[in-house]
Amino acid sequence: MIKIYGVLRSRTLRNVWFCEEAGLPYEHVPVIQAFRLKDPHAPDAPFNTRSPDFLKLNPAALIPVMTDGDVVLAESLAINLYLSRKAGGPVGTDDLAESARFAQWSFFAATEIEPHSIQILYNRVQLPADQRSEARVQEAVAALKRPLSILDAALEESGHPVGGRFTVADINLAETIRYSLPAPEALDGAPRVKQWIAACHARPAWKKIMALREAEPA
Ligand SMILES: N[C@@H](CCC(=O)N[C@@H](CS)C(=O)NCC(=O)O)C(=O)O
Repeated sequence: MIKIYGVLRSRTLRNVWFCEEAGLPYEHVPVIQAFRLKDPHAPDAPFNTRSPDFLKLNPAALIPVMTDGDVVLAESLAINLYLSRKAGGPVGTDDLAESARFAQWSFFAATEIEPHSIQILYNRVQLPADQRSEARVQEAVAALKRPLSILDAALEESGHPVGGRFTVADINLAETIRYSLPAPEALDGAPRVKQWIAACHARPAWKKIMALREAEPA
């Protein structure tokens, strides 16, 4: 049985979303980020990213982690690529060229999008108000213009980046672009991206995991 370690208020969401879309059976093992706890080493602390048993799975002390038998994997987007090969079917693939295209868009998400979109999330939502920087938001909005226009063009033909259907590439891209939504102006020059991400978030699997996320302890 596939096990996904993490909490849904984290990048773990990406892997749970994939499993739900693919219909892959999985067990979700809650592991909270250490920074959210007063004392992650306290004897009564919940299982967290600094717990010795978690560090054996990922010495980097980061969620998510996935295990599948002897396979232990960190890095949310890599986990989804593994799951996409395992699941096959419409959201995955067993075709070499298609799986390379999934990787291409996933690396694009990790390198061209997430470093900027996460600045929007930090500086519009997550940081305490007195630590937020509007200048960083504006830098990120500017830096996202080109990568988002590239994705916008790729969506023209079929509405999806790979294979003319909803796949792991949509999930890995949508999960990094989501962080930019607190600055809606970031998507102003990319109308197809705007439409596409709204469609991603209208999917039943997405609604299901958002409900599960809301039900998680804060
Ligand atoms: N590149 C990694 C990033 C993982 C990461 O930063 N995880 C955060 C939660 S989203 C975490 O575990 N933080 C715990 C900490 O910083 O102590 C991935 O995509 O999986």
